[in-house]
Amino acid sequence: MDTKSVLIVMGSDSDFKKVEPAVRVLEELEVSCRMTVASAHRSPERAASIAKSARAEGVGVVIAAAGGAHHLGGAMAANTTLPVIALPIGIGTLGGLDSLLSAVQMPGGVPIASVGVDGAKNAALLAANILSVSDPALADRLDAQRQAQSAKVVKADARVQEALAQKS
Ligand code: RP5
Repeated sequence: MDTKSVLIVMGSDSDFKKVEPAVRVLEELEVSCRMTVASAHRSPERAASIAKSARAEGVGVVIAAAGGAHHLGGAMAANTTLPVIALPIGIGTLGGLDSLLSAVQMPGGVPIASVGVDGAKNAALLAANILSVSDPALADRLDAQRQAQSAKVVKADARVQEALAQKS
């Protein structure tokens, strides 16, 4: 089977620290990913060209990370029909609300999905979920991760119950 990769495009290298957790998540899930910088406004041709060649390069999902007016996701989606996930980055005066709202209010016909502000991990997980549709082994790894997550909740509850019991 042809395993697809995730392409992470950032509007600026200043976004790197907030985007990096996505790389970690994808590494843990054994999903190959590539990160690059392209600005929707300062390098529009580069952004378009990256989006146009992505499918042929084996990309299955694009994550577009940008702060301020989040036009990068739209710039990607305008040039590919691959699924595009916006990762709004919280910066500046409006702290990410600007980025979030501009990402979710795409004009009809050119959809992108969006995670929450600075939601790098969720962006990576959503990308992996999408790729798992045609990758049963990845689906198994995602299931295992969910089970581990649930087990942590049960342990947390046990700690709370123990603390409460000690107080009574
Ligand atoms: C930076 O501007 C941001 O964090 C963001 O990624 C970037 C957006 O760049 P443009 O695509 O608007 O040029 O400060």
